[in-house]
Amino acid sequence: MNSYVQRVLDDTKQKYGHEKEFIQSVSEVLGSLNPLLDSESKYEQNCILERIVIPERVIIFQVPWIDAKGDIQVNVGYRVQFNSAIGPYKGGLRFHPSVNLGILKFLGFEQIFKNSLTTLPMGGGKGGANFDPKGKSDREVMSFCQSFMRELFRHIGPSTDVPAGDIGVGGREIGYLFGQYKKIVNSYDSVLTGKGTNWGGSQVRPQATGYGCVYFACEMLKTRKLDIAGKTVMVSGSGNVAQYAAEKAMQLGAKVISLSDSNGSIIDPHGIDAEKLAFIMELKNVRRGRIKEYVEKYPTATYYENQRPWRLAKCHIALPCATQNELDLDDAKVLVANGCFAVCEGANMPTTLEATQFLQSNDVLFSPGKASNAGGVATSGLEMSQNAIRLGWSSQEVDERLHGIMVNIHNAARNAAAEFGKPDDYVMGANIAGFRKVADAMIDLGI
Ligand code: NDP
Ligand code: 2IT
Repeated sequence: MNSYVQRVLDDTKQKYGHEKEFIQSVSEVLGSLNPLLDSESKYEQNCILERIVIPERVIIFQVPWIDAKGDIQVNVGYRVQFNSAIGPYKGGLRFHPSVNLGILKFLGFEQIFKNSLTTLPMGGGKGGANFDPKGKSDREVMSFCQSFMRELFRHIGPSTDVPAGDIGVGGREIGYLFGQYKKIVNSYDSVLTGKGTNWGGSQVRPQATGYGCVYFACEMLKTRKLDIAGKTVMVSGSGNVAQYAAEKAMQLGAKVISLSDSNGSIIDPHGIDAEKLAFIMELKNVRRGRIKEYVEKYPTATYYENQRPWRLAKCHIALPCATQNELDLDDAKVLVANGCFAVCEGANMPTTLEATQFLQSNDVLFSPGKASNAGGVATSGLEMSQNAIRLGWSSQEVDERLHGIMVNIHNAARNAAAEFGKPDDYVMGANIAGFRKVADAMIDLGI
């Protein structure tokens, strides 16, 4: 390993070893940069690695709110403003009981390179709270969101920091957050993305991450003269990203046989079709139910409590779209043994480092989330552009731009990897291509 990389990695591990997801993502990114740093001394001379692993600013705040019984509740809110070298901080908000500073630092760190890859002018950030929207009424979620924004508003702005959704934050939450922001600031700013289409949101933003992931998978397959049509696909998760990854894969002729949530997975050997997907969207987005209800409606499918999809059936292509570290080494071994030839991450860091290495060394096409799930934030960037010119583009126009961006990201990652002799290594390529632009901007902007 390059001695500069080793030194910064050791130092980061020593100081932040307790933030294990953050260390995992720093290890992956810095580990990929060895050949670049061997050939370029300017990054070490400017202490870029030491600087890029520390957020520019972290905001932590209390979020008190009143539940339906009239009792006082309190959660912890965060915004990690990681890097603004190439644009305002940009990245989602996650509401989930597991949220802590380490998880948001990992997500914010990934976001720096992802946003760079989109080619749009966006820095990296992430935020959220350890609030669990599950089982809460709409009014309780509103009360929480309003309290969260009563602190967050002073730290964000259309040219400062533009949050969006992530796990547990969808159109409902963005609406409550934006309503409160607008009331406090008295300005219809483009300060959040993922807004509703009749109040400033972009067409195709809900679909963008899932569709973009499948567009990316198709580009990877093309390099081996393969087509997604007729292939069997496993998807994990059943939220925003999973739903639209499944939809696009189906539209392109694949057979999607799985979905999951944090309680278990369903396998439908006949494949999920448009009618079944409409049932899932109503179940998850309107009734906010559990994926196991799928088998009550479609009894030929099977529900597996507390299991992830990967070992439950055979597939050609796996799209992990739920959460971090949901595909481990044992899962990867079963996928390879069952003939899986492509894993394209829809979630952020769903594959463990050991599983990634195993897949790559077994010639599986593997794309890291920072490349293949960048369609979501890219379309957020397009939402900001539309807001800035006070116009809205058609679905077709946004989808074409999204598709073009995913093709570009694929090519940028592949070309950067090829430059260092490993064209199929999308992890190395995405990290080098994403890093180079941000690091060069940091040098230009001075210390
Ligand atoms: P949603 O909240 O819409 O859905 C999340 C899904 O993942 C749900 O099915 C949820 O199940 C499941 N899940 C969440 N936590 C866990 C867990 N600990 N174990 C197992 N399953 C879990 O979120 P999104 O679809 O928006 O996000 C999914 C992934 O995609 C995340 O990694 C996110 O960071 C990433 N992402 C999202 C983007 C976006 O635009 N929304 C953009 C780029 C990446 P349950 O209902 O049981 O919690
Ligand atoms: O992880 C991600 O890229 C997101 N959750 C989307 C961020 C955004 O600003 O749209």
